[in-house]
Amino acid sequence: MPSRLVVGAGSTARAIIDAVSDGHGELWVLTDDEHRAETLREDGVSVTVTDEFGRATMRERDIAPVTVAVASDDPSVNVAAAETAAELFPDAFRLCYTGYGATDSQRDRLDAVADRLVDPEAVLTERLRESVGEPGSRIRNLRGVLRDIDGHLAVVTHDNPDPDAIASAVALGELAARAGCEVSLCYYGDISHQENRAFVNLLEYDLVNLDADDAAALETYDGFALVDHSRPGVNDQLPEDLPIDIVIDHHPPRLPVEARYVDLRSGVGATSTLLVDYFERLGVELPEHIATGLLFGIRVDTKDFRREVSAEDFLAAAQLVERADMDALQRIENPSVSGETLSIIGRAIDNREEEGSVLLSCVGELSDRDALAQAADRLLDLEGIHATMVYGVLDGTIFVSARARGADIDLGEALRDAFGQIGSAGGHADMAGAQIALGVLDGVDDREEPLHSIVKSVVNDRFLDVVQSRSHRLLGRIDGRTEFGLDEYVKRLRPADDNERS
Ligand SMILES: [Mn+2]
Repeated sequence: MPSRLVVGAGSTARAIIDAVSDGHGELWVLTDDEHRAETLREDGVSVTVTDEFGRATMRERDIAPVTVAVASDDPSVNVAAAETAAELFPDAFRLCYTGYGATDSQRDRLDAVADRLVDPEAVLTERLRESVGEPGSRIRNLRGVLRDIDGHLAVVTHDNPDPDAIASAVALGELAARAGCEVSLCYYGDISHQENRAFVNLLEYDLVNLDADDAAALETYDGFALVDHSRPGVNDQLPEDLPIDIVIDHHPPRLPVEARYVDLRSGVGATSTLLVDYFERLGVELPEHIATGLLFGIRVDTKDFRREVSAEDFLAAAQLVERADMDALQRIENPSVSGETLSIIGRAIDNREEEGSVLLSCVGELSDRDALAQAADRLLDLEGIHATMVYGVLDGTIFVSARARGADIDLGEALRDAFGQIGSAGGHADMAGAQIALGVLDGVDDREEPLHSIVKSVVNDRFLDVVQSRSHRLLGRIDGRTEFGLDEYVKRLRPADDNERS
C-alpha cells in the first residue's frame, strides 16, 4: 500500500497534505506544533506530535513511504528529518523544503538528500526579479522617498474609494509611518456602499474625507501618494499639477505617470496584492486589521478570484488568510439587517413599477435611508431590469437611490439632469443618488393631492423623461436588439395603459 510521510504542519506542509490526502494510501504527519496537529486531526489526518525527528520517531509506525515531504517552517527540523528519512527510506521520493532563513550549510545538507529541493527565498527572489526587475533597488527607492518626505504624507485613494483602494491606502500608510512619516489616509467623494462602510467601521480605519472646494487643506501635507489610481486630478479631486511622490496601482495607465516613485503592475488583479508584496519584501509582519482589509480588497477587485485574477493574487491571498480576521470579513459581507431595512425592501418590492428595463419604486416614509440603496441593489437582480430607482421621504426630504447594470446609461448624469435643478444629485454610472426638499414641489403646500402621489409623479416623470430623452443610449437594451427606432423604443418603455403619471 503506498504511503506518504509529511514532516511539518505549517502553511507549506498543509498545502502538501491537502494535495496528497486523497484517501489512497496511508498519510502520516510528524510535527512539533501541537495546535496545528489538532486542526489536522479534526480533518481526519493521522498525526504524531514530536520534537525529535530521529530514527526512533520515524520507525514508530511500520510504514515504508513511497514519498517523504519534509516541509516544516524550521530549517533545522527539515535537515534532521530529511537526513533520517534518507537513511531509513532510501527508495522513497524525497521532497525537501528549506523553510525561511536556512543557512548555506543547511541548504547544502538538504540538497544532498533531496530528490527535489524547494527554497522559498530563491523562488520569491526569482519571481520578483521577473515581475519588477531588480527588487532590492525598488525597495530602497520607496524607502528613500518616504524618508525624504520626513513630514506629513497624504495617501490618497481614488474618488468614492472601493475596498481595494482603502486597504491599499491603509497598508501604504502603515509602511510610511514605520519610515517616520506622519500619515493621513484621504479620499474625495463618499464611501456610500453599505458594505464598504461596514468595512471601514468594523476594521476601524481612520480616513479623512477631503473637500474638493478646500484647496488650502492640501497645504498641510508635505507629500502625496496615490493608490489604486495613478494621476492627480483623474479620478480624484487633487489639482492636476500637484507633484506626486508615490504611485502604486494595478490599472494600465492611459498617459505617462509622473511621480518620484512609480510602481504600476497591471498584471495583477488588485493594488492590495502589490501591498502584500511590499510587506513581504520589507520583512514587516502584516497586522491583522490590515491583512483583513487587503484580503477583502483582493476578493472584491477580482470578484472572488474570477475576474482578471493572477497567480500573484492567489499567492498574496494565501498569505493573508493566515493573518486575517475571517469573522470580521464574514460580518462585512453578511451584515445583519434591521427590521426597518427589511420592511423597506419589502415595500420596494411590493410598490415596484416597471417601465421597460427600468424599475421605479416609491417606499413612502422611511427612517433609515441606507435601506434605499440596499433595496435598489436587490431589485436590480430582477429579470429583464437594467436600472432601478428607489425613493422615499425622511424629515421633509425625498431621498433617491439608483443602481444600473452595464454602461448604456450613466445614472449619475441622469440623476443630475433629472433632479439637479430642484435638489442635489450625483454619483457614478452604475450607482447614484439624489436629495430633493419636499418644499420645492408644487402642490405640496395646498395638499390637493396626497403627498405620496405628488412625490411619485414628480420623481417618476423627471427620471423617465431624462432616461427617455437619451433612449438612444438604451437601444439594444430591449430584447438585446437595436433594429427598431427611437419611437418604437419610447413606446415600449412607456406602455399605452400607463397614464398614472400624467
Ligand atoms: Mn483596484
